[in-house]
Amino acid sequence: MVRAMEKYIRPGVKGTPFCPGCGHGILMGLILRAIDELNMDMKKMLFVSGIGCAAWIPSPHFNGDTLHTLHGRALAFATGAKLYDPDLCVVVISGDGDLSSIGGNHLIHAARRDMDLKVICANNMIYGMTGGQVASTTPKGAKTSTTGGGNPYRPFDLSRLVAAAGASYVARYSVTQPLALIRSLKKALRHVGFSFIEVLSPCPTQYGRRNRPEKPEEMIQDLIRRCILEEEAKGLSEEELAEKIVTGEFLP
Ligand SMILES: Cc1ncc(C[n+]2csc(CCOP(=O)(O)OP(=O)(O)O)c2C)c(N)n1
Ligand SMILES: [Mg+2]
Repeated sequence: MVRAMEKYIRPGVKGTPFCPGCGHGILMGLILRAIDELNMDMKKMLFVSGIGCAAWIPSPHFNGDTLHTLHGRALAFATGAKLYDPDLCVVVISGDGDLSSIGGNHLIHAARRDMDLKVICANNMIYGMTGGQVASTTPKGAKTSTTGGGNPYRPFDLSRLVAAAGASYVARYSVTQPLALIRSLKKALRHVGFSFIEVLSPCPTQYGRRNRPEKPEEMIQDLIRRCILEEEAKGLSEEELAEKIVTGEFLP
């Protein structure tokens, strides 16, 4: 097997902590490919994450500077680092719970400031690492360890939330759309301003086990079937749209 991204992995780090079927490992590979295709210098980059499975994507794996911070506070640390050294390319990689539940206030205000931060949010629609609790992104009706009868609340549409708050680059893709996602990651990395990519990533261990579809391969197939591009969504009725996930570049 060609291990083309090996040079970006911190020496001594073996394997990843991700469960079989988790999308976070796919996302990790795609981020490194985007960096590689842009020929970016890891010495001029800083990767910031909060706490959660997604926060493990850069740290300890990436062979560069990483800040593995407090739960919900990745954007506050990233803001400080960018203010201290404006030449740094600061990339925040974290989970939906970390960035939008406990960290939601930091997220909307960082977007409002349109500060030059690149944010990659791995959205598995649940708190994966801590036992599958409901998140602000969990679909209405979904079962989690804290909503046994189904989540009574509607979820945030993260991309629309961040766009409304003032971000200047916003996109949503799934790990099942690798080529489009790499293109988007490259754009976000080059964009000067608040860039936000919401990446849908399946979590069979905590989400799938309580909902349908359940098996890792079925979750992947379900994402492939449900993710459509904005252009394709235009001709669909409200009923047809209800089960689809609209992906694409929403801003600029
Ligand atoms: C202040 C604080 N509150 C709660 C926790 C427990 N905690 C750690 S990670 C996490 C949720 C992570 O979910 P998410 O960001 O979606 O990442 P995932 O594991 O799903 O990739 C929680 C509640 C904590 N570490 N610190
Ligand atoms: Mg999560």
